[in-house]
Amino acid sequence: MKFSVATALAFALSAEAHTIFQEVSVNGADQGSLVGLRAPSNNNPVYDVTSQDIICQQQGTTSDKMISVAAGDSLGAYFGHVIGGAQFANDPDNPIAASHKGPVTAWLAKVDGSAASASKTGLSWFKIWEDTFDTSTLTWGVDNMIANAGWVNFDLPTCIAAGDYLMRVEILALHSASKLLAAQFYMSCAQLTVTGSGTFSPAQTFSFPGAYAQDDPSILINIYGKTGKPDNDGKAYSAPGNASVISC
Ligand SMILES: [Cu+2]
Repeated sequence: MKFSVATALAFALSAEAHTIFQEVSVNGADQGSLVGLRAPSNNNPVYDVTSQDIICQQQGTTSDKMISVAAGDSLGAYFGHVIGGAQFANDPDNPIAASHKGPVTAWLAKVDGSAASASKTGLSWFKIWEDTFDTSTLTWGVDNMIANAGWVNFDLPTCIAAGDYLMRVEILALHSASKLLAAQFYMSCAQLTVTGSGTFSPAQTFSFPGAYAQDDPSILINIYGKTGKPDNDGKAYSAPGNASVISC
């Protein structure tokens, strides 16, 4: 087989067609690049769900800022191909390669002390939002994120109690997930200070690592249906971990 430079380059580029959660907005106000975030220093995914990196991705940049948000506010999480978004003009893989179908989920965990300095380990996580797969339109959460130029938007539930939290927003890309250890996880953690009079206390919480099993049928999965399209064969899909979105 002739392996041209162009082919090699295409492989090299597609291998890097990843994404980074790098910016938060509150009620539409952009908080700034990497402000209040623990983000990776490159756009490589995490593959091993038992790794400490499944919490907030590999440690890269840190911030001494916290993002102040009131329960009920609308939040946005911005993903881009590289820090700043596009890697070059008309970058087709910004905010992420369109092949990277999968669910987007958002999780919170209360921390002791300041969210800017608290440890990410040993926390009790609960899910506050998700966009998985719509069987009527065959649309994945990632499709909606791309259509919205890298932003995913959701409300901080009104019942969330005041205090400091880490917020973990995760993209799970399933394009190669029919092989073990090939599903790609992308996340960062935002450092939130929540205000308000909420009193929510989660009945069930999850650990990272721990919430996911590598062979979970939502992680080890072939999403390509009979026609070869990434449509999960029209079947319902639920995000891994059996965590329901909390209700207030
Ligand atoms: Cu990728």
